[in-house]
Amino acid sequence: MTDPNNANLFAALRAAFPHDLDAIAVETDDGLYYSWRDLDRASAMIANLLDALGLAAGDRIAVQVEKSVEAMMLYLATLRAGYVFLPLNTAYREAEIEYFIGNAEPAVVVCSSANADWVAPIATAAGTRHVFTLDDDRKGTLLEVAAQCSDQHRVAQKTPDDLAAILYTSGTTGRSKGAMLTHRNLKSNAEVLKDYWGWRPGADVLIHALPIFHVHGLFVAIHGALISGSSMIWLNRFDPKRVVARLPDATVFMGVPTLYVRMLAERGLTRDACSGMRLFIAGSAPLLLETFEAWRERTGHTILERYGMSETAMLTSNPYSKVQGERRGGTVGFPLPGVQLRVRDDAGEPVPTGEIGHIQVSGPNVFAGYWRMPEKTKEEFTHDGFFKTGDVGKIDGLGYVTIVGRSKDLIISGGYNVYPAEIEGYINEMADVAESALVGVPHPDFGEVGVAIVVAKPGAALQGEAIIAALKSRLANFKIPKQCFVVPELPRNAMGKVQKAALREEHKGLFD
Ligand code: MCA
Ligand code: AMP
Repeated sequence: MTDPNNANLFAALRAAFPHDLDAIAVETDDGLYYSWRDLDRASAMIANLLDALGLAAGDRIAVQVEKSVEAMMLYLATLRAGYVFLPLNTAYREAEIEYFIGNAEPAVVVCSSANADWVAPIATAAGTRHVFTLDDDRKGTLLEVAAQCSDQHRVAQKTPDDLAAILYTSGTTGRSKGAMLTHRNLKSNAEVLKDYWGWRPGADVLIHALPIFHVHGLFVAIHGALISGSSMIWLNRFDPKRVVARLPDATVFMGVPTLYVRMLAERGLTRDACSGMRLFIAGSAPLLLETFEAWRERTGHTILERYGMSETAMLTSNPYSKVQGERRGGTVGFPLPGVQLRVRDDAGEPVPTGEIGHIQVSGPNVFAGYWRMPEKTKEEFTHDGFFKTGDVGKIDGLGYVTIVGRSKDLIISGGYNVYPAEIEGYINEMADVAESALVGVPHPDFGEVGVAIVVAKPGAALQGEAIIAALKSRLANFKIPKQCFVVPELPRNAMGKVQKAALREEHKGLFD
């Protein structure tokens, strides 16, 4: 039934389904059960729906829907039918969606029925031929139409280089770039992680509590469970109490650091509750050493921290087994098998062991380039084919990689990326604003949050609260600065460049 010569990622996932298709594949925290047969049949029906639309190979399916098992089925169906999945954060507003849809020109847009009144016109204006709705209560036109389709579907034949997904990552300058990920990229990473993290076919149970529009929840978590035939306990929204309550039924958990911080605040998080757990994995943002230590102290488990990017999926991981070494807090472990990771100085020359420099990577997981941006793609690769991550770090004598900062101007807040250039652009467009700077400062819950420092035009009266209110109407909520200060001028160096380091230093204690 599944063709081993087919590079389609779905074929590899489907081949790992257990023999007993009636076994539970997904249990939702609110009491619904989906069997492996359900995943197979539903993905076949939605794949048949997509095929019936007469799409061309490579067509994009853009999806901005609330998290649900059906949304995951739509992802699987897109792979199965051989189209390109384009997930969009549910927090994005009109201006953001307009850009993504305009840039990606998807043939199909799927949105929640609550947003259809503004998403559908944007899609139609961009030339999208098909708009469906999908809600988190198993309703919406997508499922209504799919219900009429056959539940038998032959997995589309794909080559390793065919695109499977496009993930938009915001740009440090200019607009967001769509990272093009191939079936090879995603499949190779899923297979490596299956071995590296010791997934136990049929025996593991993953608590899935992350959003499914980014690499962490969509690829690392879902692929990890499916490619090892493991089941999932599914939460549409992260709720620390519910996750802690379900730990005794599970073996694996994945989260961004904020999730661990919030779970630590739960009294129910005890050694007993975690006694059946095999693995806690953290990533997407730096895990503070104090969280790493507090977790070990409270649960007896050592969190495994790993590092990745939208452009590359997972790059490094702390060891799973003791034979490979200990899990070291503050490090992101070793390059995964097949990944080459090196540290270079500003001139592109190797740095001595333990010295800090720019992290560059290559491997089968490294993306195919930015969607319709060949020049930008070229700039981000070295002449010998390594991708410049924009992360700054070092490798010690044992091979552990530590990330010490970023050369890209980026704030990671609760696991979401906020690009200051984008927010500053919106602030600078406001009538009374002369200029602005957004800097990241430490935050006990989100790790880091954005603070805006704004200079008014001569004679203009500006209020920080009004700036924040104006941004709220235009941008995704996680991008909104948590504070905004109006000041007479921004600190500059001798070259006239705004000194963001000085601003960060000045405001670093704001949320202590
Ligand atoms: C919500 N808010 C935020 C964030 N989330 N502000 C800053 N950063 C955030 N991440 C805003 C809300 O809009 C609200 O604002 C206020 O903060 C409090 O919201 P709260 O109810 O506490 O938020 P929540 O709904 O509980 O969400 C917090 C969250 C969520 C569960 C931590 O942000 C989340 O799911 N983060 C995970 C992101 C993720 O999956 N990243 C993986 C990317 P107001 O009060 O004004 O409305 S993949 C990746 O990075 C790479 C490749 C990798 O290595 O994995
Ligand atoms: P994204 O653009 O969402 O793919 O975010 C990728 C960025 O997240 C990386 O370039 C890193 O800066 C950051 N990141 C991911 N995992 C970690 C980690 N474990 N520690 C520190 N930074 C991380």
